[in-house]
Amino acid sequence: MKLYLPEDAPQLERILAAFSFPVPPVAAVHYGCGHINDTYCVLCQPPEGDCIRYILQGLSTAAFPDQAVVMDNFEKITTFLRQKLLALGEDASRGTLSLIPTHGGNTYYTDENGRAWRLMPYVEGTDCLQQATPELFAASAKAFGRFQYLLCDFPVETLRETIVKFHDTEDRLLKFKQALQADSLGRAEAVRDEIDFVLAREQDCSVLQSALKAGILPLRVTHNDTKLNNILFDRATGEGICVIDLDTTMPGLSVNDFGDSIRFGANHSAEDEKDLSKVNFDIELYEIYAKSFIEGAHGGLTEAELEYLPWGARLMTLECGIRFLTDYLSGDTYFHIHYPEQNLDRCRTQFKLVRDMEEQFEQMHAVIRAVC
Ligand code: ADP
Ligand code: GN1
Ligand code: MG
Repeated sequence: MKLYLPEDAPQLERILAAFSFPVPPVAAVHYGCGHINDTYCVLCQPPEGDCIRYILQGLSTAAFPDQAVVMDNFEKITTFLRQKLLALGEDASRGTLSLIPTHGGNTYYTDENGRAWRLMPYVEGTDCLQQATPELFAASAKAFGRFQYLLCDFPVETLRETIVKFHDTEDRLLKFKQALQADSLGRAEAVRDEIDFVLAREQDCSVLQSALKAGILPLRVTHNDTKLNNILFDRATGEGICVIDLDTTMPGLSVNDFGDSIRFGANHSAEDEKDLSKVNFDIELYEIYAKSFIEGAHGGLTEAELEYLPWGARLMTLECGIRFLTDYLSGDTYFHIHYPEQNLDRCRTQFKLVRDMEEQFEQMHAVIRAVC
């Protein structure tokens, strides 16, 4: 049967041929809304019965300089989670991701450019969402809190950093300043307001790093990319059953996992909304998320971590805005974009949310005290 491929990805034929399928695939299509990897849904049609779906991903070489490290972490984490879920009597085939090996028995295929490609079963009966109802937002909080809880006894020394200094906001500020200095596309002049916004918050960038260095906040195994669309929800129950996008799961701060979810989900607008009057931090959604995240973590958060949760939200939002602006100044080489100014639009929504959080910071602290 003919294999249908996207016009821009003829190389998939060779990549697919490296993996074992029950019957040869009939099609692969672009899939999902991730900003980093190239994701495809692959379809196999057995002579009888339903179509079988797979997710094929080519890892971003811009984001992940050492692809083997990412895949090694991925395998260790999913193996650990599978064993934990089985011990708890849960369905590990839907509760965590898994890898389908190549003909040669490897967990991924490396192409001629050194890029790693992995194949995973599609977790059926699930939805991946860009925006959620309050109930589903709470379900995502419980799932991310629980993810951290499930990994609390993972042997952290066996994990390597896939992106060095990933959530080191001080380092993100430094890289922003370097991009600004280089101004390789001459874009800086037109975004003076955004640049000044960052420079006025230099000191904030050190708050979490200082607390970590002082031993106030513990280093844990964290996900580090806890967007709503990195959870698969069971379509029947609405439960957040599978945490995906494990490429940045490595030692980190629990408050950042909390914060990144708030950044993305505690508002009612898209990350690249152009009309900033629609971009507003919603403290009720923040409260809903906080309650369920703390519950999902099974009492595993320290007093200090609870106290720093509002800073996690504020700094993950600021840091993400800084990263979008840095990428805009550098010519959009890191985040996938679908139109020229998209990284700038993304940066502006983040800074609007930071402003809102700054204005409501006292209430954000009060909410945490009330839900604990
Ligand atoms: P990125 O790092 O680019 O965000 P993700 O790993 O998050 O890549 O995958 C992109 C999208 O693909 C997800 O948002 C989700 O919609 C979908 N996806 C990834 N893995 C699976 C899976 N095993 N089953 C179903 N959907 C998946
Ligand atoms: C990227 O991979 P994805 O789309 O889930 C990025 C996150 C950012 C996010 C902003 C590895 O997440 O750090 O917060 O975009 N992931 C990586 O939407 O850089
Ligand atoms: Mg993702």
